Amino acid sequence: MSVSVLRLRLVWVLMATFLNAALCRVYRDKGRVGFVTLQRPSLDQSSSPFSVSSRRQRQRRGVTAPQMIFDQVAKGLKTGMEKIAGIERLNSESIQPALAEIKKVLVDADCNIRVVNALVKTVAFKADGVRKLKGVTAQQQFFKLVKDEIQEVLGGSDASLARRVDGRPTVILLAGLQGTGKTTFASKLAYYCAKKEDPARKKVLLVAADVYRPAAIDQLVTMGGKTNTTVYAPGADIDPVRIAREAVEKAKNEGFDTVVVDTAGRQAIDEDLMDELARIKNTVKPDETLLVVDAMTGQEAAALTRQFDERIGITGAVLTKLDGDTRGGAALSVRGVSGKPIKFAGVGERVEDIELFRPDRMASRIVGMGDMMTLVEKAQDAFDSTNFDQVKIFKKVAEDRYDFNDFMGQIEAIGKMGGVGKIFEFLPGMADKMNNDVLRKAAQNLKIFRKIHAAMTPEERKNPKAFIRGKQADERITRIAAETGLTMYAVRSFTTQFMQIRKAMKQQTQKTFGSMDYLKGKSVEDLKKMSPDDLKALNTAAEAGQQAATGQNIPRKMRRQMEIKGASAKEVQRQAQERQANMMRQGGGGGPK
Ligand SMILES: Nc1nc2c(ncn2[C@@H]2O[C@H](COP(=O)(O)OP(=O)(O)OP(=O)(O)O)[C@@H](O)[C@H]2O)c(=O)[nH]1
Ligand SMILES: [Mg+2]
Repeated sequence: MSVSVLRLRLVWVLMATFLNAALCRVYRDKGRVGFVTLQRPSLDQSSSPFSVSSRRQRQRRGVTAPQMIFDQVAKGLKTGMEKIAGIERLNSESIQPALAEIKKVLVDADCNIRVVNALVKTVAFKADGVRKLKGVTAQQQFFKLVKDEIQEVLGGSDASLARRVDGRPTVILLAGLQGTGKTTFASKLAYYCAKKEDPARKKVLLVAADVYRPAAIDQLVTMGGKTNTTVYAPGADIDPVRIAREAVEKAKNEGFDTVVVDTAGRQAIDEDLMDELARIKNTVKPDETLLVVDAMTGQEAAALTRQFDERIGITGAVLTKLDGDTRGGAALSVRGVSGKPIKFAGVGERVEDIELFRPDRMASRIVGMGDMMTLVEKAQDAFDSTNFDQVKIFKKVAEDRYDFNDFMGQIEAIGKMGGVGKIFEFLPGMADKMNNDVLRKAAQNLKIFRKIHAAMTPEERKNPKAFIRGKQADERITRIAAETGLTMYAVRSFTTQFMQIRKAMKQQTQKTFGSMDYLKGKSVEDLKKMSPDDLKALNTAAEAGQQAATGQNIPRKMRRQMEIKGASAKEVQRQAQERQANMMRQGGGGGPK
């Protein structure tokens, strides 16, 4: 068995165990709600606008994954960080090379220079005198400082959307230049309110107040239709101010709780546009006036936000096209230049490509810490739509009943999250370790596993031990090899690998729940009814996930195999430690706080 095959196997073990940890975290963070949502029946993928699309589908549409945007920045920051590796006590002089690198990378990302200077100055001030403490290097502390400052620049904490509580509808007015994505965002917001937000916002009225571009009204009507949202579009020959006023009246009379007004864009800021917006604003007195800006315009977006704010007064910005080829300058400058928070991010052309803008997560992405929470959410979405019952899985793992069907279900969920590569992008410190070769092979393996799974009888799928040893096991393997066209070796190594995964998952589930008896003693129904207090028992989930990522969970059997193939147990141990150290060097490895 070659080293790459071993690494490949490790990938699967890590994947399965990490997924387990991620789901533990979903439970811990969401409490009972997590269970309830996870039980929800699956949505019809073909007709639902909410379906989770695969990475390939996104790529076909020319959309790249949003978390790739800051790769350059993350790389540059890492280079900067390396310049202070090993220094035990930081002073203004010793951090200069690192600061210079950070400054360069942010300026290259088209971040506003004033914002960059302020950030670098604050980091320099706070880092001066930082020294190595027990268990934490000065470099790690520096890293944290940089991450915190970037988070501060991005807005500190999450900005929420205003909501009226007096029974009248909350009015959200959208403004922005031509083509920035206002109409798209209006329908995304309707989707977001209906699907993600609290029930008080469920009834949304979209308002077509762009009467200048001939197709604008149709566009909103079509997009609104995709989310079953009512669109108020009285026509192109009516004054937009009147449309907006009547829409709010209609919303009051008919019990809509949120009104989203889409307005016309212009090529540049002109007085007509500003006047019309000001008149709409004065008439409907919106609770939120959001400026929709295109992230691809870099720090220009920040200047624009300030100009709009000075002229009409806005409550926040929406950054669209964050999935595109942006270097991050807009995200990093808008708040610093305009003082206005970024409230949402647009990450694709579909209605569901909307995210709440979260400074802490964005900062984690920028410094390359990986973004556990996003993965956790994606995991939840994927599991929602596969109707995959993780509670059952925990119990089955505890009772040694985890079988090929369960594994297949998880594999499918991984696919829905964007595949192996996507998961590794999110894992702290793992992204650069996974080269294309390994990922390609992992994808190949997935195909092979599907074939093997298809060739198994229903009983075999439920009974992995049937493949362990003995004449019957050999017969099964021979039959499956013949049916799939694979070699017997390939079939056997998959079944062996599966047992390793099962074992690793068991160890991890044990860590998560403290005791396996807890799981064994309860029915699936009882487990689903666990209170948030019961869920406190899951607090070790994150650590379990981290250990899986650092390879501490390498099953003994696999270690033995590695030994046979030349790497001593000591060497395996050393590699695991190195991985751990690397992760710490790259930012604590703990995901977001
Ligand atoms: N990749 C990507 N494309 C987006 C996003 N938001 C909008 N778009 C695309 O940008 C283009 C313009 O979007 P619209 O919503 O029509 O923009 P608008 O601001 O309403 O345009 P006007 O009404 O003409 O001013 C469309 O092709 C959208 O599909 C996004 O977040 N990501
Ligand atoms: Mg429009």
